[in-house]
Amino acid sequence: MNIRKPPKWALKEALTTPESVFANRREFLAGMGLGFSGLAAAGVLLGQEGPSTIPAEIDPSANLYPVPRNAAFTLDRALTAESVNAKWNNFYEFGSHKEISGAAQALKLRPWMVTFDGLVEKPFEIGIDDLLAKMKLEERLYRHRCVEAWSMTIPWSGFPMKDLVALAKPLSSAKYVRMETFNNPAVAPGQKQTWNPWPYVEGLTIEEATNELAFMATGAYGKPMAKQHGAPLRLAVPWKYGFKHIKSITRFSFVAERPVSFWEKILPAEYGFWANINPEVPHPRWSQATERVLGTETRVATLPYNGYGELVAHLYKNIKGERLYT
Ligand SMILES: Nc1nc2c(c(=O)[nH]1)N[C@H]1C(S)=C(S)[C@@H](COP(=O)(O)O)O[C@H]1N2
Ligand SMILES: [Mo]
Repeated sequence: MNIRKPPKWALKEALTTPESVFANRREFLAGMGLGFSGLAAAGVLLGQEGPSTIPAEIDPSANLYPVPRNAAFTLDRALTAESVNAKWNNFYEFGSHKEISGAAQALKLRPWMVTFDGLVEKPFEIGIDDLLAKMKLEERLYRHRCVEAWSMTIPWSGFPMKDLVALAKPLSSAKYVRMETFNNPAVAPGQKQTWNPWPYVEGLTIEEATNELAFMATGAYGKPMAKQHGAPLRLAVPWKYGFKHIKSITRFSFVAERPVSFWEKILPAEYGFWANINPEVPHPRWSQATERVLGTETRVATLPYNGYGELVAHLYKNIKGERLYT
């Protein structure tokens, strides 16, 4: 048994628990009759003992990794240990707490079809391994900043999102990419909570999606990505708060209207479409000035656009009268 005293920041973080506050309250009100709390507890136990990565024998993409590192993306801090990142996750499909890594192992990664539809030359579906075969994979060291004011650094493997947009061949009438996570309550107990607007949805403008920094992550730490990080295909847009980084994507729809994301539907006053990182714009319930760096027990100043302003600030120069930072 591993019983430890919660560190000082734990209490503070429990108070800010932004994305969970609403869902937890409803979970509580819904009572225990659903059996969900039992499943969540099992997830917690597995999370401490269970595997953190996919065994190579069941993942046909394992031999693609490791991939060459793109030296253009450097970090101002150490990489977060894999063992830390793999055990502290947000993935509401598997529970509204951070210890979902055990429960997430129930996710089946093959077959995994990805649909491209909406305003494209010709809609199509493609299996993840055929998609991987079309893309030039590289490694990028990225920071990640959750709206809850914790952060990590991670070596993602994957490919630029602009290559995925090129494959989709959107029409000029497409202004946004709408992305969707799988929807399967049989493997993801969180999706039995019908009050949440499943599946998880996120969106970017085409300009954002084709910016150099927008990355489709398919692996991490030189291996296929662990399920809890959103295997087999997950978005990494490090200048935006973590909830934009949609996991386990099954659909890309090219659309003319701005999509409404999962969190925007639940709490529109707190989670908007743009969600660009800005230490000077507090969340309605807490400051965004600093962040707790996972695995270090330290707090550091949060940077505008999470330190990536040079690459992305120009995208927002001409947008007036919108909440760009929450
Ligand atoms: N489908 C889906 N994607 C998701 C989430 C989720 O609950 N479901 N949580 C988001 C949030 S709030 C964060 S901070 C990151 C966490 O990624 P990590 O667990 O790999 O650190 O995933 C994002 N993507
Ligand atoms: Mo988050």
